[in-house]
Amino acid sequence: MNRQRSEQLYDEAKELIPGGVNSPARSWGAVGGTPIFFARGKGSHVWDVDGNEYIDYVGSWGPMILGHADDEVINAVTEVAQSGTSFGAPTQAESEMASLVLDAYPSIDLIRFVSSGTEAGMSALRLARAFTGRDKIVKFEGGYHGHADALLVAAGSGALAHGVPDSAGVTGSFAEDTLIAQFNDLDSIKVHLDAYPGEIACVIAEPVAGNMGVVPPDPGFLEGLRNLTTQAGALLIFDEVITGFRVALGGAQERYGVAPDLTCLGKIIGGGLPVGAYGGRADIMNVVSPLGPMYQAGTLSGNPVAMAAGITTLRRLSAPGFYDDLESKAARLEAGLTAAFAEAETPLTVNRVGSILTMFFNAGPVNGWSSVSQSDKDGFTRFFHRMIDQGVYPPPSPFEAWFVSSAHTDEDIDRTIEAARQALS
Ligand code: KE4
Repeated sequence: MNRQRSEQLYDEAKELIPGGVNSPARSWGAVGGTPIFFARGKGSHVWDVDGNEYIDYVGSWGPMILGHADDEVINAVTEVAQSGTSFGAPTQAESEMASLVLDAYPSIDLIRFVSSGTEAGMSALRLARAFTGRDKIVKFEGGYHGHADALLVAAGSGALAHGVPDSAGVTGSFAEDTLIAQFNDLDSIKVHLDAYPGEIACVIAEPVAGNMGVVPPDPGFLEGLRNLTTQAGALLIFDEVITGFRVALGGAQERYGVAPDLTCLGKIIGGGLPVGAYGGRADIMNVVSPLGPMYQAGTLSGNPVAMAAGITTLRRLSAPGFYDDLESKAARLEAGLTAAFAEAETPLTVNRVGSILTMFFNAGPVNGWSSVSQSDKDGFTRFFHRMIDQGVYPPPSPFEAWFVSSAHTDEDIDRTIEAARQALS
């Protein structure tokens, strides 16, 4: 497959942008080689600058649940942009979007829009500290909540893939207030809550881990988190930037029936444009400026063009059977990949929740960072490049999720399964 133009553009970009990318997750640092530069996308397919076509399972890391360049979303964005792209003042669209989110998330009484998942996580953390008057927070090893200093400790996603789970530049004072627990291990939470009574402001969790690869919560884990935090007077924050509107219309909190105190959202709610959000109980959100003393602001927060993309996207998700269709497509993909690896006698564990999945080169079970870290990264790398050469675009890291969209067809799924068979032969 000729990718010379990507190589040329990458060389140019590296002269201008650190590592030639505006996010390390795109750098292919975990798999080696030259990151593909894309020219366009439509539905479940993307085309690179050399004209090569791929079935896309990155979907911009989650936002493109309807597929690329969805006609309704593009029309809405185009139309709204004609009236101006940003005012730095309230618009009706922000309330429309807020209503759509609050209807789907009963745990959210009030919501604040920001421009990224990082801003959502950072703000929710500051709010938890402001509301409780406590300093310490608990996160999970391999959990990723954006690149705010306090959260770049034992972080997942690109931080993990590039070997910097504890980022340079994060000062000791930040790190010492960030306590680390193990996903699916309630005792690892209890230890901290018992050691620091009255000092822990919150536990922040991806209710389905996505940034160490997809790791579902064990039965009872989320309920246990809920009970332990309530008993300790700490807030429970669900970072649903990946799972929100993804694993169900109401996210993981709907799918598993556990209500957090605060929720972070992003990705899908922007429909491909920059939107993040945090929201939750009114008594907590009333602490947010201008109502209360916790400050958070943003020039482009609630941007009308981004709201148009988000509103159009969210409206489509409530169509009858939307999530059933996603579920059946992703289930077929999981079954096909599992069969392909069994035929090749290659150890594989596929963890899937709804339309997100990760293939671990690992006999399994994979239920937390310790088992994730046993996976065969070299095996994934070989598989990744062979899939790319066959026109299938998985995430360029073993610690990320594959995303299935409503635009993926049965033919896409069948072609992906056949490509996996070839990649393993
Ligand atoms: P952003 O700041 O990238 O919009 O969101 C940060 C974030 C917060 N919470 C969760 C659960 C997330 O997954 C993310 C971002 N996800 C990564 C990939 N897993 C984004 C890709 C990238 O960093 O380029």
